[in-house]
Amino acid sequence: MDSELKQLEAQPQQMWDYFSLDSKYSELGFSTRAIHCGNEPDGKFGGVSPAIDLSTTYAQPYPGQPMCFDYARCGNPTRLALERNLASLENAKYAFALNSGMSACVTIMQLLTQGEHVLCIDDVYGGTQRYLRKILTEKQGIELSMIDFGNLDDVRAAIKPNTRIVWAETPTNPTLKICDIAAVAEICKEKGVMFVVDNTFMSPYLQVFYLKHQYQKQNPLNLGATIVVHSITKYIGGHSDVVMGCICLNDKELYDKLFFSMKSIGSGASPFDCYLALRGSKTLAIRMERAMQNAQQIAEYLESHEKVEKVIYPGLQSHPQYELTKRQSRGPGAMISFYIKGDIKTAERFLRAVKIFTLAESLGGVESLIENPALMTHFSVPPEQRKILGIDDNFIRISTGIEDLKDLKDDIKQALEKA
Ligand code: P1T
Repeated sequence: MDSELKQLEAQPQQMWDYFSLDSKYSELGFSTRAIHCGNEPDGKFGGVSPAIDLSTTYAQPYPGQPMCFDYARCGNPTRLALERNLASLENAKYAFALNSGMSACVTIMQLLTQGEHVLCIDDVYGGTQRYLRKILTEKQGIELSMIDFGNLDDVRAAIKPNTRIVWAETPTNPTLKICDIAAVAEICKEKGVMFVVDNTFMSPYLQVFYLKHQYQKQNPLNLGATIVVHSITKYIGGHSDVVMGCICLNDKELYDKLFFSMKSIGSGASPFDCYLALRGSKTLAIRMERAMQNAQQIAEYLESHEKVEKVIYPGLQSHPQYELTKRQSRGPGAMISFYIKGDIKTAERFLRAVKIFTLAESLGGVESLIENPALMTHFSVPPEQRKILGIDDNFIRISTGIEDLKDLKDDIKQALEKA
């Protein structure tokens, strides 16, 4: 793309040197960065779409002195292209592209030593809970507490001398609680612990706001988070065809530790997957805007419907953190949860009646998905915990896609009639 980059390509380099070049993108808008950072025309033929580099190993000019990559588990050009792209979108210095969202979580947890403590928000994806409860705690001797982060004094009080990581999803999956990122980050800083934000539901496009009159981006890392995590499988990938995750951060020392963990456990992403994710991220902003417009309308429609008991959507004034969402994000996202009036049978009839929404786990794709967390994504959460959180049998989660709004609304209408 520019001579600076070409020069670097000709020299032996550490991977993170490439990230340092990307400050030139920092003043550009979100979509410009999404489309260009990491996607520069290739140096040989000028291809405008990055090549999928399938090499598993790389020739070394001198023993032990690779040009940049030595072995593809540790890094490869297509993965680096995506990592630069992700870092730019999260206003981060560095990023790792990993082979699933769970892999991102596990790679981070490798930083822990037996006896240390993780404080996690009480409502997180069922798979994350399964890993935290059944592997990290039961098999690896890490202590775990899960609490609501709504009361900041509770968060402060729950951080113990052996706490190493505070982990939040925002909005949480599936009850859509919002965490005050800046406030929790301040507590973590004061206590000297890492703060990890799983931003999957918002995506890098929405979890940002601009300081009034300053045009200064405030991504979670700017608000004080240590690490941002995404399941790329969702909005960044956007087409329900790739399972991936990522970690974004600013701290070089932590980057080195995570690099060691990634290469040791083999959690890095494959070149094919990175290519798909790079393709997805280019359209993230327009997909999010459209999905969010649909979500707002559908949430309002559900809220007015007599067969619906309650709707949870951060873009509704009825959401307890409506103001916080407005303050900290560009928009309320495209995930909606609601309680249908009735029992498990009513929920089942409704879920079987939808025609355009697909009854399936996952979220964030162009197609609208719908599911019952109690029986599907959060089945592994202990029933008593599901009860506390309100993940009841009649609780339904929607991932709004980008189809035509009228078709989506008509589908919900006819399915509610059949329920
Ligand atoms: O599926 P994977 O790419 O490994 O990502 C795990 C993950 C991490 N964080 C959040 C907030 C998630 O929602 C997920 C995956 N969630 C689903 C599959 C789901 O249907 O909720």
